[in-house]
Formats: sequence, C-alpha cells, structure tokens
Amino acid sequence: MNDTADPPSQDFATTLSALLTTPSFGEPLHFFPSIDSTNIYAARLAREGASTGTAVIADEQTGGKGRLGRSWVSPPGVNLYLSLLLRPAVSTAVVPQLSLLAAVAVAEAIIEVCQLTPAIKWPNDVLIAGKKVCGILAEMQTEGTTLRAVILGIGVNINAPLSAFPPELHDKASSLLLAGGKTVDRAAFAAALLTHLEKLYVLWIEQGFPALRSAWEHHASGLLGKKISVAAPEGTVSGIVLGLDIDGALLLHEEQTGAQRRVLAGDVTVVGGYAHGEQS
Ligand code: BT5
Repeated sequence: MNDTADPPSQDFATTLSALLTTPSFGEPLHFFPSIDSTNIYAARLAREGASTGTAVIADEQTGGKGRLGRSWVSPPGVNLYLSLLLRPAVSTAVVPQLSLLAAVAVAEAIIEVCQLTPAIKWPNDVLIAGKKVCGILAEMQTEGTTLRAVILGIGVNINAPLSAFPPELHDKASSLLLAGGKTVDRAAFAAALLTHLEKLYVLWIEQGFPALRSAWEHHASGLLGKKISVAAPEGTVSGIVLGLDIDGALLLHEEQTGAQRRVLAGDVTVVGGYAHGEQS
C-alpha cells in the first residue's frame, strides 16, 4: 500500500508481470486497457486450448458480468478485473467450490496488502464493513458431462471512489481505498491475489475442499450463527447459518422445522443486517 497515486494503466501489467513469482498463475498474462468482459475473452482462450494459469486482466470492462445476467460495474484505471483459466480434472459438481476458494484468496490478499478486515458472504462476495468490495463469477466449459475448463472471474474494487459507482450502489459497494483511506498498489494486490489463489488451488487439487473449509469459515465468521434467507433456485430458504458442509454447501438450521438444510446456490440476505449496524 502507498499514499501516492496509482500508476498509469500501461504500467499496471508490466509491474504485475515483474512482481509475479507464482509457478503458473498469471502465465501467460493477457492485459487489455479496455475489454467487454475478461471472462468472455478467457472463455475464448479456453476454447482455443489455453492452459491452466492463463490470466486475463483489463483496466476497464464495458460489459462486466455478474451472476445470473447481472452486470459488474467496471470503471477504468482503479480496480482489478481478473479472469483465470483453470482445467481441474474434477466433476462439474464441485466447480462451485472454486468460488469459495477465490473468496478465501481475496480475503487473504486484502489482509496481507491492506491490513483491513474482510468478511466473506456466501457464496461469492467479499465485504468490508458490510459493503461489497469483490464479486466472483465462475463459469464452466463442458463437453458432454466432462469438465473442460473453468473461467474464474474476480472483480475487486481497489481504488474506486464512491463517484465511480452508480447511486444505487452507494450504500452497498465499497473499495479498498474507501475502506482503508489509502491508495492501494493494484499490481501488488493482483500479485498477492494470484499467489494466494495458486497456493489454495494446489491444496484443493491435492486434498479437496475439506482442506479449505476452516479458512473459509474463519473469514466468514460474521455469518455463522446469523439468521439469513437465501433466494435459492428451489425457492426461498431461511435459517440460522451453521457453517459449510465438507463439499462447500451452506448448512442452515431451519427454524420452523428444526431440520438441517443444505443450500448449494443462491443469494443471501442477512436478516437484520450482516453485522451490528452493517448492511448485507
Ligand atoms: C458478482 O455477481 O458479484 C460477480 C462479479 C464478477 C466480476 C468479475 S470482473 C472480472 C470477470 N469478468 C467479468 O465480466 N466478470 C468477472 P453478483 O453476485 O450477481 O453481483 C452483481 C451485483 O453486485 C450487481 O447486480 C450489483 O448490485 C452489484 N455490483 C455491481 N458492480 C459492483 C461493483 N463494482 N462493486 C460492488 N457491487 C457491484
């Protein structure tokens, strides 16, 4: 972190390449001053046979994608828009675990580079003081039932001022600059993030999700014991958060029935706010 202005965008990629010490994540690195979506470009590279670790980074996205057809606000020159291509030899059923892995990596990079306290909100948001600073979008390429590639898209609001967000996001979104009061070196952050991603990915490949579960629960501890409602594909489910199952499913205690429920996907709202005085 530093107090000086962020380097111009053309320096971002060069500085990042120089800082990278990861064995394979970020190699090769495709950088664009402006692109529709790094996930779209990475998907094209995947279809052309690019290998695990290939990264696409842009200084601006004109069509940044969120989940379920939503969009990701991607102003130029201030944030990180990263898509990482992965080719794990796993079943498609475990791919959502990569979003959980990415959230842990983002939380660890924020702690390392900014000394701030992030909180993971299941499944794929990282918040600071109740406001979203990161969103994650994992997309798959399959052939029949076989997984060919995963595009792990990660957007982190790094130096965005509040004016970079549309008014409807002003009370929901934040950046590392807004949260910590200091400009953050984007290249240093991206290098730290790729390092944490690769370390956790190797652990996941070798030992599976159980090896990551306690780290996830540590960074998501603000959610444990909270009453939430989840807009899940199967309908709205409400209950108290118990933690994560060994496969990454969210475990809830359903108050009406007293039953334990597993939730595999959905949008979480914390009843009464994410933490005292904060928003979900
Ligand atoms: C996400 O979707 O949070 C996934 C975002 C993934 C973005 C990365 S950037 C690199 C890669 N390339 C892409 O095209 N995408 C990925 P979701 O959970 O659906 O959240 C989207 C919602 O978050 C929006 O509907 C807004 O309410 C809010 N939002 C949009 N832009 C935001 C921002 N920059 N910061 C915080 N919140 C935002």
